[in-house]
Amino acid sequence: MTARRQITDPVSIEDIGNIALICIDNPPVNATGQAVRTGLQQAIETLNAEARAKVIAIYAAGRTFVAGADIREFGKPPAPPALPDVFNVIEDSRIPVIAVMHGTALGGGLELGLACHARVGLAGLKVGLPEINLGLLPGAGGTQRVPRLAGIPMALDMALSGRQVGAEEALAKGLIDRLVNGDPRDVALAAAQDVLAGTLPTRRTCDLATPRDDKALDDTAAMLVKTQAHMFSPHKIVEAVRASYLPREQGLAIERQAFIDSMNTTQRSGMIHAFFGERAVSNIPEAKGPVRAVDIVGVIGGGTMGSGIATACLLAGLSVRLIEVKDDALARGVATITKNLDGAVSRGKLAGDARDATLARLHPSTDMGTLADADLVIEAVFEDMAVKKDIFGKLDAICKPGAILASNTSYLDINLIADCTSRPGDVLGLHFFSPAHVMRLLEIVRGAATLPDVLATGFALAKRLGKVGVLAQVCDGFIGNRILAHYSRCAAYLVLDGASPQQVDSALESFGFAMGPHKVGDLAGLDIGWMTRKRKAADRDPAERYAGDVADRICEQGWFGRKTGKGYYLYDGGATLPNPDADAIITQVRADHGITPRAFTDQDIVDRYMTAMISEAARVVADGTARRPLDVDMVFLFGYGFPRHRGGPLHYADTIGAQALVARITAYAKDDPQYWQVPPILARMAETGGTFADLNKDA
Ligand code: T1G
Repeated sequence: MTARRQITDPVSIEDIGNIALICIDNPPVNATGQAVRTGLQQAIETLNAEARAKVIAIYAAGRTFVAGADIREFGKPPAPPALPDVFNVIEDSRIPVIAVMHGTALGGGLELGLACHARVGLAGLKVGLPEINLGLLPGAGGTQRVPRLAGIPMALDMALSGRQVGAEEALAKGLIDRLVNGDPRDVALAAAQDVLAGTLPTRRTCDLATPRDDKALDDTAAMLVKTQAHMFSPHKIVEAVRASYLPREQGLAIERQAFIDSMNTTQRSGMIHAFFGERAVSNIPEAKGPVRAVDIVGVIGGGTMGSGIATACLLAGLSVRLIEVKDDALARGVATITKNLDGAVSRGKLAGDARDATLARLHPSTDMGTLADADLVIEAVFEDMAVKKDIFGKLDAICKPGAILASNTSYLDINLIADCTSRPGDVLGLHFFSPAHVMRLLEIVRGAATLPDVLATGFALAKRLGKVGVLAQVCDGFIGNRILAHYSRCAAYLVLDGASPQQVDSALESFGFAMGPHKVGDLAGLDIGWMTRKRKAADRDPAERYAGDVADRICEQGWFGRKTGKGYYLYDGGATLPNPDADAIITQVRADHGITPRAFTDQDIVDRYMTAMISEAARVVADGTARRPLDVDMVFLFGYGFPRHRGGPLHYADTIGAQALVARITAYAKDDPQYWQVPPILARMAETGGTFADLNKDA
């Protein structure tokens, strides 16, 4: 005889004799929102007050056990009961409480399990403490209970990496007590019966003592000072885990304070903006609706981009027809793809025994005719409009009706390419970022004629490739490269006016970029920018202060960066050293322009560089090239190495404020009014007190 009692909307009790099953049903991921917290606490208190049930089992409905606290509540006034308090009520229950976990028990979800007196995992379970990915640390006992069950090294590993731990490892480490197959409710009932039968032992986690390991704590703390100096929560994690030596209440108090401190940082705000932005950026009407089936993809060009794109498609299970004009180029492309797949195996992105079958889906050819059965073709040859027009003309004749024709061009006009075909509605831009099988950004460029189902297919392909698809309208450079072209000039002006390339790079790396712009240029090849400047020379605004002199003269020496061993830096074996010859060129260019170099502080460099980036990003939103500010933010987080904890250029802009930004531009404009102009959208924000975050809501 069972009776179900609804405690709160997402939490119910099912009474089965002297067993009580608590079910959490809060789609989509059973996050512990206030109704879940309240329901759990009331359910436990009610059952203890009734003193009828002899065992309680908590499980969840839907595709996963609790996947964490409700991230949407963060940044808002706290709503009681607080999660740690609810979990203490569970841990202090006189009636034994067990958790049955399936899917992804993450953050507060794992912490819920840890507060119970035993844990049963279902096959396929993954557990983790991913709070660090949100700029936080576990805030509901994770730093106190994992060390007690699995030791300090495991607790530090999980909380600092945020990685998902598989069920078998969780069992081996003592995070779960059993691993079984079955339906969550059935397993909960059976496990409860085992508790009553004495075959599933229960105990309070807080009654266990953390095995001492000061060396792990001290070594980790020292490592973080070197590697994560600019981050906040990693250091707090070590502090909180160290407190797990203390009795529960004292340790929880230290964890709580650390959690509140991390909640109040802009890093938390930036990283949660990144979390939701990654999902919202492709959650747009253009990405919905009917799509075309894509199983066979043609890739034209086996160079760096083409082989990367082909690798990404193969890893996603697609069949790939790789086209090159000559056998030797084709062989090189195949070799690169093979190397990429072997790299994916070594990185754990591809199972070793799947490598050969994956490679078998690659069909290289020098005959474009083999594209006749392709569902979608991606052209990835060098950036020359005449070549692309010729290729698309041929594709139009070869490819079947309904095949989608895409260009990987990073700035050329998709409309001009589409006009070379009889099917402009089937044409769009799919702009990948190098290395294309690693970088997650995919700019999906809509041509004037691109059909809705073609665009939606572009987004479906992005999802299938595990990429973040961002809609871009046609303009020179679309979203990312157009903004890059603008702020790259700022970096060049800083060097012309007195800063060294090394100072610019180190200032921006301290800000959080993985690499400064001069190191990035040396890595990508200075010749790429050189070709772009030559392409644009005829269209250059005479009022514009030319920014390319230094880079041009470096390239004229044949110094293209890492691939030639010399650029802004010298690449001698493993070392990266300043290039004195490049510094001599800088001195000479300054003299030629009559520039007296002046000193810049690192903050000056960051302020100018970021203000330039924000200005052009604002224009890109204002003219509709990007749909919303968050679209620009996701482009820079997933394609340009922008520091995730700052959320992206326009999320970061809101931390400065429109008025301050306008004041900076106005001041800088005294030196160069052509380059430093206040975007009207920013001027309006300064007047109204508006923010870029407001525009994310409205669009
Ligand atoms: N809170 C609120 N919404 C969430 C959420 C969460 N924790 N997790 C996911 N969603 C939403 C998501 O925005 C999307 O919404 C939908 O669920 C499906 O997500 C106290 C403080 C669980 C592996 O960091 O990693 O606990 O777009 O598209 O690919 O110590 O979601 O449909 O409207 O990602 O199958 C810790 C974050 C929180 C886990 C599922 N937990 N989530 O992936 O689906 S902090 C996390 C994920 C915490 C405690 C601390 C993934 C997933 P929409 P999805 P998925």
